[in-house]
Amino acid sequence: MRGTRWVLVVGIAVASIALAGCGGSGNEAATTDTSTTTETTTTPSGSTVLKGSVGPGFDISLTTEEGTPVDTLSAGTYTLEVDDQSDIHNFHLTGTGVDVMTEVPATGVESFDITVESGTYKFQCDPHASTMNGGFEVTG
Ligand SMILES: [Cu+2]
Repeated sequence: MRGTRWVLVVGIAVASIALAGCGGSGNEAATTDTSTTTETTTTPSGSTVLKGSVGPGFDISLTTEEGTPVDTLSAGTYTLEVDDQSDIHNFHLTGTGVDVMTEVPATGVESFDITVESGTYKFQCDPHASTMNGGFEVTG
């Protein structure tokens, strides 16, 4: 989404420069300006998606997009998509450099870009942390 917005902004900027140039001998200026727009191409962040889920019962889980439980991960950046299906539970992930959570009364899908490194990461529902919890190890 952010990428699209940048392209739009750049497009408008180029269009106004081109328009401004129309009055005089502006053709030269317009062509040189277009070449500088290539560097604004943005790549989407967070390639691999992890699915967090909590509720509607007393269940909490973290899986890959294919539904496999996450036990180990390689260090790197992931997009964590949490489906919080209950207003009495939340999903709270902690570990080195990461502390993200949904709100207990809130429901719905919330996304977080997370970067994990070597070590142990834990997730839990805060109100029921003793029974609703899990974790995974990050290597390398
Ligand atoms: Cu809970």
